[in-house]
Amino acid sequence: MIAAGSGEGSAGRAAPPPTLDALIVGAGFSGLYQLYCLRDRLGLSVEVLEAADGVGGTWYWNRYPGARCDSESHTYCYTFSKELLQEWEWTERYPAQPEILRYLNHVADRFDLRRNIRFNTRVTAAHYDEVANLWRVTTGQGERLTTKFLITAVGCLSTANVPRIPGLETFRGRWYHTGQWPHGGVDFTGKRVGQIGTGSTGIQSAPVIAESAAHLTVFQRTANYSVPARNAPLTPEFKRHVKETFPEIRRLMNGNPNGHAFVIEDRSVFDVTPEQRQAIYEAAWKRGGLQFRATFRDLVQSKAANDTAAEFLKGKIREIVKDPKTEAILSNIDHPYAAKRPPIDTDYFDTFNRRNVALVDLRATPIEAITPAGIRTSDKEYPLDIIVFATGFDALTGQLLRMEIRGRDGLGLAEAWTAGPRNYLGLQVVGFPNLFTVTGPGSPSVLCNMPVAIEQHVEWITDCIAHMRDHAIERIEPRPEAMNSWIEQVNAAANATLLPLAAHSWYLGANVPGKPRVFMPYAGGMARYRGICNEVATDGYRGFAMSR
Ligand code: NA7
Repeated sequence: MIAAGSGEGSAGRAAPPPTLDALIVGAGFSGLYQLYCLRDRLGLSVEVLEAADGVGGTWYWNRYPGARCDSESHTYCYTFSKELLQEWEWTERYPAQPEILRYLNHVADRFDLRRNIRFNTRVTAAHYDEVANLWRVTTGQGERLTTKFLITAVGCLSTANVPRIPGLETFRGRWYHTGQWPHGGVDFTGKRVGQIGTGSTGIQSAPVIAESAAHLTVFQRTANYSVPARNAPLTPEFKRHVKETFPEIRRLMNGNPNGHAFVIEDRSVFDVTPEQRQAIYEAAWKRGGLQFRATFRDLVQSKAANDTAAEFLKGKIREIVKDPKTEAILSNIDHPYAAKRPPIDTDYFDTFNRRNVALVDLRATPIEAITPAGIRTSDKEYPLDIIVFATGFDALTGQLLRMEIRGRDGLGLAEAWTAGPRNYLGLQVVGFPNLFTVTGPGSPSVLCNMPVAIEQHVEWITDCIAHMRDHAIERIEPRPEAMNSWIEQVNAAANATLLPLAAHSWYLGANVPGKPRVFMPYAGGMARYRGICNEVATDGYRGFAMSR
């Protein structure tokens, strides 16, 4: 343990805490594995600082009703330890939040990670000291730590976006953001609930809230596609199959653009007849899950191809939802399928057939204010006891910019990124030596099954630090031309897809007022990205400046 603020020097003064080899910010999926790699594989002195009072990151905070991962459980896990893979048993096709949190706690205990994690400790600032070649880190409690490497493992979806709607402070009821949900849960019994937001989260929470609330009003700004998740308990046969064939499953995940364990069909939408296509979509609908995107290789590249899936999915909404007005609002979708993060659901559209659920179209009647009694749109006031903000996150950059990170010459990360995030491989920023960002913008991150993206980044960073140690290299940072060229590649990869066409997507930062509109994740696919990172490393860390 580092001894910050403790210990007495011989002259009675507090001894300065020893400089760490590495300081990691965040104890979620990435921070835990990064700690394990640097401490147990490289033998470095490492500490993790974590704002929460437990491990889990995203899964510590997102405890809202229906919170569940959209990746299938047997792929939503670490793959670095054969023993861990063999001993852990998932219970359902998609893991629910409590189960993922149990898993991450198990990992923390199994690898004895807690002794190097300081909980309830938020990093407020990190300044690079060029003379000493060290990062000086300050916490919310005013502690100061120094470290050679600073590694952010802060998650991509961790800064809650609570829209600034006038009057929120006057609301007499209770309000909650799904990403900051109370640990004891919320009792909706007998309550009139308003939910703002119909992204992946809102689509999961609405059906569950509707079960216990007296009444639920869903306030929809942008209509969204959704495919049934078809969640179910895992059978003993499937569990055995996963354990027996995991190396193959892992190969499939690592070879895929999206890190999932399903094959993306190598056929165009237009290679088949309309009848065959319909049958393929029907089968994918029945099977459920994110796999729907894998039915054809060109769904996210060609608008004409995408239109066929979009029409199929809108048709399903029309089939399920009985009230014609509600059905029309829900199926009035203005962007290509999967151009925004495609949700999967359990009974989402069917929820609107319940007598205690109503839908409000915010495109037609925008919210004007929150009043003491509820929400007022341009049309009328909706009296509410509870407001649920399922309004998403300041994604990918929010958490990084919230810390005051300053690099060489006092340059702030927020200043360096005024026009949007700029880095090399999503890993490092010019002017910020020895700072690594796990699943930073400019890497596949949220376009990939997250644990796959995380393991690749953590292992790359670990290998890089090992290389530096072995070659007595003290400092690494990208060369400006490498960073500029990477940004061009990130833009080109996005523009080769339909993803930038969803103008209001959080991939573009469009959900946060004032945020620069830049397509942030690398859309060229995880497998290709992994290849690029490996090549860069084997080519002597091409594009990075390393100095002794
Ligand atoms: P998302 O996907 O960002 O969804 C947020 C939803 O909230 C979306 O429907 C937004 O509408 C809506 N929203 C946001 N701000 C407002 C305001 N001011 N008024 C009305 N409606 C608003 O967040 P999620 O938490 O659902 O999902 C995040 C990711 O977590 C998900 O993609 C998975 O990767 C896991 P909009 O579409 O912006 O018009």
